[in-house]
Amino acid sequence: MSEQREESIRILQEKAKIVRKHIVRMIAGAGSGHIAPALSCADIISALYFSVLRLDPKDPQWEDRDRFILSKGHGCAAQYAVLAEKGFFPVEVLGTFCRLDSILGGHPDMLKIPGVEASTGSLGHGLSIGVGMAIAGKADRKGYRVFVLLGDGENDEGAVWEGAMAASHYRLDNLIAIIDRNRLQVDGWTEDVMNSEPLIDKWRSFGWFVQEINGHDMNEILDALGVATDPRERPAVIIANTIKGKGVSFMESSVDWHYGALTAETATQALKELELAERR
Ligand SMILES: Cc1ncc(C[n+]2csc(CCOP(=O)(O)OP(=O)(O)O)c2C)c(N)n1
Repeated sequence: MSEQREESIRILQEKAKIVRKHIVRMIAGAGSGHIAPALSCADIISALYFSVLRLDPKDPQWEDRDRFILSKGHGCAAQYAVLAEKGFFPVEVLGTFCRLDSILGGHPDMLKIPGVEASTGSLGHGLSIGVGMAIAGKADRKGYRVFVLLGDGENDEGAVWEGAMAASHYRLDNLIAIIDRNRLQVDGWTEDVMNSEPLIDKWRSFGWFVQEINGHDMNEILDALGVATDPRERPAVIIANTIKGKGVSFMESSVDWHYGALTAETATQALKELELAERR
């Protein structure tokens, strides 16, 4: 690996640690929230915003910008943290998370938050919204790419597969889906609630170019996003194997932390673990 690449990976890892700490503080401050789903996708979202997406925080509606849709909208604390760190709004606004007068609700609102492309939270819709944006990009002869992040439990929604079918029908090589494959959903393991395997074969049979990676390894995330954005006349999906609650030992792969309230002690413990990781 070149020195330059090593340095950019180190910077991204640092960003992801900052994002994780924001997530813990936001949810501790709000009293409760979807904490483990946000920690699960913190590395992927950091890599996207700090290395891949072509955006201008000073001009959130710039018409040539890449589009990012958080289809698993409940994981929004991760996106809010990254948007603030990118400069879409002041970092202090994160402290208002889930307050009545805040722009930052428990699910992303495109009418209130600069940089949010679609209001999500009702699972299953983000991919089809992305298909529409990708078709529009082709029709307008624009070079922007559309990225959609989905949960693996979200794959149980039939509308995901309607979007998947349309994307390959229209050869949307400007559309990239990423599945946060943490193998948990609200109340159990995805394979127990609704078996999604063989997931790779399913996406492939829908006409998608498929890659499988470790969704916490910055090098693999960057490589996969680079390959996914190569032109190939079909959409690309990255199945990113992740750990729900990643970074906080007592939340990792625990169904209890899908939605949770942090006490002063658990918040301190979580932040301590994240700070220790930072020094490593
Ligand atoms: C249409 C719809 N049904 C149910 C819910 C309630 N819900 C919120 S999160 C969630 C589980 C999502 O699991 P997964 O997609 O695996 O995401 P994870 O939290 O594991 O990242 C569900 C069912 C919802 N938001 N939308």
